[in-house]
Amino acid sequence: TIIITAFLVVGLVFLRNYTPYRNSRPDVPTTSLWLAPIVWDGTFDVKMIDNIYKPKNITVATTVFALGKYVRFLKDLLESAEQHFMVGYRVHYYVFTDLPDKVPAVTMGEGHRLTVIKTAGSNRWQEISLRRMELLEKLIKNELMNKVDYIFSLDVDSKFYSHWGAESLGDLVGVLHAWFFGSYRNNFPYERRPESQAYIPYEEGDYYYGGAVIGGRPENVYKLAKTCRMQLDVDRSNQIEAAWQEESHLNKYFLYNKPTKLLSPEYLWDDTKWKFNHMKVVRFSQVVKNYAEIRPNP
Ligand code: UD2
Repeated sequence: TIIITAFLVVGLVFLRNYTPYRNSRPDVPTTSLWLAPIVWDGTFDVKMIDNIYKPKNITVATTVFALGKYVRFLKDLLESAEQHFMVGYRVHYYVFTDLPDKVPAVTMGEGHRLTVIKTAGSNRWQEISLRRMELLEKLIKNELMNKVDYIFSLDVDSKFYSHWGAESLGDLVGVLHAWFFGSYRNNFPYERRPESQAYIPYEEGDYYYGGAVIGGRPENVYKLAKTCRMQLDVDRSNQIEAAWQEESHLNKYFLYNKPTKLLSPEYLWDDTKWKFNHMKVVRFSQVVKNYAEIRPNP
């Protein structure tokens, strides 16, 4: 009996460790209820992914908004991106700013380049955050459609800490907000006032998505940005501003237009947050900032 048990144990350990089809992350959900993958460390093989995407010769446009004092975050964001973000792929950064002279000179890797787009500033941070949808919509329509393969829109007050590659690409990509991952949906900070276009009733909703990362194919990100911009316009004419500005509208959009790929909180962490065991790696994270000092208004 002892010998048979020993054989069984060794066999099970072997199967668990060596079959390529084992579930490598039983500690976290790796698909959504509509079968979109949720990307966690251990669920993909970088080499295999690169073998698929590298021959496609793709270009990834990446938009960053840095208005007012937020220009100070550009250096760390861009320098860390050059170390970790889509290395080996063509990347075209588009930096929207009211202070083009303050955009730092960062050495770009092969196939990476940066375009600065002069943008009007604002004395309300909410306005800046909200206007991103409109500017993204225009940029895609006027420049990116049919020219680039994928788009990411990223918050500037952030930094890359580890590999972020082609495993993140998809038709429509959202990121699970670090602070609300695993929470019951009635605790999500969705907009709860029916008067707003971003309204999501209690007992509805799948996840709470962070507004700091939006991704996908140009036509899909265009549709998202346009829809959110139109709903923001309606809210504005009704003199209502959603609880978390464009993030609330994004959450409404994703409820009815499900993302085809979800990035785990590895792709949008928060430097101030204590790490759970399931967080094997932090790839991209919000840096600590003093809101009172950095924002143009309270
Ligand atoms: C959350 C979201 C953010 C956005 C915001 C809306 C996450 C992690 N963050 O962040 O994406 O949805 O809520 O309320 O999901 N900006 C400037 N200059 C300014 C103010 C803002 O350039 O003076 C830009 C900048 O790109 C910044 C972004 O707007 O990263 C969002 O502003 P925030 O970082 O102050 O918003 P926050 O931290 O509340």
